[in-house]
Amino acid sequence: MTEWTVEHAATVLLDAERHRADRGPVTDEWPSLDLETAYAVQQELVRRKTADGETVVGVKLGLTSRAKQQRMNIDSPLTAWLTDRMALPVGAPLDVSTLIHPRVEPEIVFVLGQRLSGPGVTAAKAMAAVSHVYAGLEVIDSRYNDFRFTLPDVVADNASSARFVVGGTARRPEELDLGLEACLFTVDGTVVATATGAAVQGHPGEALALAANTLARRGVALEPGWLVLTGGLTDAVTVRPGTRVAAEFTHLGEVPLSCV
Ligand code: 0L1
Ligand code: MG
Repeated sequence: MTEWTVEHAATVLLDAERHRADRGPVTDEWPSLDLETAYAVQQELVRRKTADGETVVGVKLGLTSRAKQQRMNIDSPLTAWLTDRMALPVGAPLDVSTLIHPRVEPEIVFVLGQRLSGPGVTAAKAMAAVSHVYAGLEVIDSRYNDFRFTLPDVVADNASSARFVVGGTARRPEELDLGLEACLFTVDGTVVATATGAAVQGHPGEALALAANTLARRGVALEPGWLVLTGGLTDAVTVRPGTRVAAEFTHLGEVPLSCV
């Protein structure tokens, strides 16, 4: 019988990612996996990725909107890591065959101008550390069959992270009312979902504060230059070769993505 450890769980999840082979949730076989241990698995995953040459470029929040929480049946936001190998330049196609069963969701993205370290970070303090705001798309690709997971499972799986695109029009945070910033999410030119920035924790700055405060419990500060994906504004859509998705924002501009 397999003895489940942080190291074994990291190996299993990295193998699933590398071989594009989805699997059952870790908690089916390791029911005592708790949240703290799941974050240790996530940390071990990113440690191995950086040992393999990837660079951490920021963090992402997940499950920050009701749309995402209801769809995934989990009501707690979470944090995970972004690396340089996940970045897709604007205009580059997404090769679906490199992933398992990708889904795409629109996001508001921050670039930090200053270090941000919890605890006690408020949304106002968080926004003061932001240098620019961008439009983004996140490509998620759970390593679990049918995106079926519990909170510890998805935390261990680095929150289904796979790819992200950051683009549109760079804005200074003071130029925008981010709670009211509207987003049309289109698939093949048809609007499939709409949201404003308020969908993310009432304001994306709240999500950033949440990231700073929760990461502080694990001794991590958000560094200048880091990207922060604040979480899917709407439910994600499944993409296939030929699918064209776009996030169209009122002031942040448009980020298109074509799948091949
Ligand atoms: O932005 C998000 O809410 C991503 C959540 C990651 C979990 C998932 O939906 O697979
Ligand atoms: Mg996301």
